[in-house]
Amino acid sequence: MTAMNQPIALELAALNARFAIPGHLRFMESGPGLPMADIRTPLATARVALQGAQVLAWRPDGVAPVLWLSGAAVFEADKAVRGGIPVCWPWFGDRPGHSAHGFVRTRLWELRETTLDAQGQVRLTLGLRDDAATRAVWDHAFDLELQVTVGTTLQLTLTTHNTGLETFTLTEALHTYFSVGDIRQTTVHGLDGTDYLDKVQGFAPAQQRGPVNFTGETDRVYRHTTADCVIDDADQKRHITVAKTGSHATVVWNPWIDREKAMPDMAAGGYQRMVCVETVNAAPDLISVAPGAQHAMSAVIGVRQ
Ligand code: TA6
Repeated sequence: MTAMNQPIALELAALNARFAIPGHLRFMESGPGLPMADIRTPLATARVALQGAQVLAWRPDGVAPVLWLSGAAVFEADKAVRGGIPVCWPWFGDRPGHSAHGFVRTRLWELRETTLDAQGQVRLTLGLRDDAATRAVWDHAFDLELQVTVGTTLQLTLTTHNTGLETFTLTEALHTYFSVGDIRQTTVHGLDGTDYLDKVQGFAPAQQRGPVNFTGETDRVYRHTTADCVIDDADQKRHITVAKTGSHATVVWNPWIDREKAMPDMAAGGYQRMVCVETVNAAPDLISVAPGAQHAMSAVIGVRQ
């Protein structure tokens, strides 16, 4: 358990005393007052911020960074970080009168467990429960848990438990930013023939033909798809794979030049080195969770060179 009002040095000392794994995992600051797990194993390195339970970096041994983090990302309390894997929950996208993509990406999560398994993978379990602040924006009782497993693959499982007495509905995303050598030489495979809503065209319905390629702003919600995707990062001569369960939509996003300019936490030209391929449950296809029930969504990311 962490507490925002504790001086960061004490908080890091407490985290290290309880959760560090000597030679594999220790805690440091990602920004002023913000604790982060720094993971170094023979298999991979990774960083996971407790604010937002956000994976900020993952790099299997011998491979260039797989996740993209903006050169102008802001590391401050209550601010979303541009890059890595923001967790969007209990809504994905805009909601009038509320912050986009829900509220958990700017909350401080509690660390529940860290483990090192026989294969040398490090696993972190982070959690968040409802409180007065969450009730004020979303009046439901919940326990949300994210398991992050760091190894030659990166595995994330986001589990929603309904701890209340009424069914609730939600949408959600593991809003993953991938690092690519050149967006113009990047294609995303696995969505051929899939219907999508094109946000750039006011959510007009359309259908994918062949792989997704990038020649301008791209913001699409691919519906009714459980398919794995493969990002062909041709410039870096590698393929990034994204397999998933518990997710019926995939979002593909690149802001391109004009939208990038409107985002202060994107450095000029950053759009050329990133693509989001997101593991999602999106409107209008809501997830319903009954009292006492749970729903899990997972992504497994790998790299082939
Ligand atoms: O997933 C794509 C998207 O919803 C885009 O429409 C775009 O706005 C992006 O996410 C980033 O959202 P954010 O709230 O992090 O600026």
